[in-house]
Amino acid sequence: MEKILECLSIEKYLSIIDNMYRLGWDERNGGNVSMLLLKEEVEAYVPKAVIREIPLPIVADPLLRGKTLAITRTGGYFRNTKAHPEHNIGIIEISPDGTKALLHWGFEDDGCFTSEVYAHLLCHAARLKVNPNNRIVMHTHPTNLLALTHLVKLDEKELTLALWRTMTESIVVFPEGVGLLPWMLCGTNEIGQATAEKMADHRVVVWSLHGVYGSGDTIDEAFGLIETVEKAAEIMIKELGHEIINDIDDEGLKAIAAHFKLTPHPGYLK
Ligand code: 2HA
Ligand code: ZN
Repeated sequence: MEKILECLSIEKYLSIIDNMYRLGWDERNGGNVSMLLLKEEVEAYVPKAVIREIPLPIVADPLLRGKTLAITRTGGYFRNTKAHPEHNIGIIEISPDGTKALLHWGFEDDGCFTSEVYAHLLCHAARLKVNPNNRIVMHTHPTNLLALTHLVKLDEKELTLALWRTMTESIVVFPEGVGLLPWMLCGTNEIGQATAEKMADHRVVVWSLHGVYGSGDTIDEAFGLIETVEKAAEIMIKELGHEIINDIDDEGLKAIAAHFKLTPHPGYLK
């Protein structure tokens, strides 16, 4: 086996991507995931040689220069990623001037990183500014959350409160709430900028009528965050058209936050 595939966090990265496909979130070539590698992982597992250089569409933030990431391929299918990682992911190092990706492994047959690379680079930088341990940026199309954005008013506070009220775990897992963007064209610098702005104070940002971006220190954490938002959205979908008889009110939400010593998004609870 190739050395890079023995790296535990790469193994985990591939199995989470596989799991996302099996959940039905990443149809065809939907979704993209990037993960910063730790210095010791780079030293132990990443081949030293640069296979080729790929220009980046934006100049990467100084925080990312010299860093190495695993990132999914444009046009690649999550369904095939675990079985053929050398084709579907690349291990890239950001050049010292931030203008190029130096490919160390993967992207066989002239592949390139995801078309959402703007959002990935900008979100990594935004999260690193508030949390130096953040390693993951994950984009996917969870079915219920996506459906919900067709059915509710696109208001960040209202959506967060509704998701919090569905189950006790919601406010525990995302006390800062969810960021929410209106429908925007994907793959552009604009949506990348807007997502990164939200990422300054949210780890999860919903893209209306498209999907979601999540982040976290580990791939389990980023996936778990999106999974929890998706579960809450599923409960909301199941409730639609029914009379709600019981719900978690503001007092309940405040009690959960106090018990778990969490700070809910300021101004959301009365
Ligand atoms: O990578 O999900 O938003 C395919 C997509 C684009
Ligand atoms: Zn997408």
